[in-house]
Amino acid sequence: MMSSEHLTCSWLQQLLVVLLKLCLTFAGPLRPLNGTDCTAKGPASYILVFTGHWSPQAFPKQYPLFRPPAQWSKLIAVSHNRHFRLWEDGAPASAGVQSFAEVGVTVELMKAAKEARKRRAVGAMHRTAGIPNGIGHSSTELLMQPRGSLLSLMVKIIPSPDWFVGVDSINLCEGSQWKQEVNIDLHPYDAGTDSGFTFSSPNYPTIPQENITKITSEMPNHPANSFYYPRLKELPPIASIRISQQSRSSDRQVLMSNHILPNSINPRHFSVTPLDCEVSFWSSWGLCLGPCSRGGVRHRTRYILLRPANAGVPCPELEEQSECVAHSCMRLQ
Ligand SMILES: [Ca+2]
Repeated sequence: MMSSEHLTCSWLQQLLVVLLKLCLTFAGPLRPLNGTDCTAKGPASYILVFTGHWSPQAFPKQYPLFRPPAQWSKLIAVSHNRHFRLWEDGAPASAGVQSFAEVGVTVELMKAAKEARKRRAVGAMHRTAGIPNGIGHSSTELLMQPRGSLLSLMVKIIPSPDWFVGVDSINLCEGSQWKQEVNIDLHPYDAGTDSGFTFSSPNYPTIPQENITKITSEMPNHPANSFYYPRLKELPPIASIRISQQSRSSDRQVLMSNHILPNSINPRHFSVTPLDCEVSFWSSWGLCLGPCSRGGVRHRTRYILLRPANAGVPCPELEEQSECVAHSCMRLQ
């Protein structure tokens, strides 16, 4: 004889089966719930190569040579869905973005990504070593899942107040296919948390905090800014990334173990940016030399603020003379 407990259990099991069937019927196989519209059947493996093009030829103004010289921080890359944002142009920087953009510390950034991973908004986090020069490569392997086919990344420009390069939420999946290769030129961004104007500016917090903005050859519109090149329509790319899908072949093992770059990756950018001479305002006129109002002359001077480079406009005269004005003469007996 069956107990009432057994009867209840069996009834509950049947109800669960019916509910499960109903769910499967209405969910449909082609309705992704991740908001990225990726219906690829399985994961994809990629190699991400970051290349720095920050040379004194392309960016001659205030190019950092010492303490510290121009270089790139470690690269942080996160795969995610639409419910996570590592950083966003025009939005305020998170605490993690601020500490990474200002001092290259990744703790807060990784903490936020780990929290998002708990609610399945983030898939995986990757990082590469830093690059000790303005020009160079770093690389990492990415394993992308259909439920998190977006990729965001950041690299800090060192030295700088709060400047970085990166990409925000590029989708490596298109419908049911993973993209074979993606190439993106990178330009500098300002995190909006430190008001320094030049690469080596001292720490000067921006209060209140501003939004993340793209730095261009004309913005910020101030001659003191390290990226201010009014003659350029746009800045040359300061870095680039190439994301290539790789098959699971033996090639990949060789590539990853030695960190040898594919032959197809060559420095593509040989930009040479002319830098014009910049001089100070004129000093006030000096005293009259020689007899006043009888052919006497006076002088004024200015000095060089920025030496020209790469065939930029040469410096003008730094000293000028003119005839004395009678009423400004000192009458010496
Ligand atoms: Ca700033």
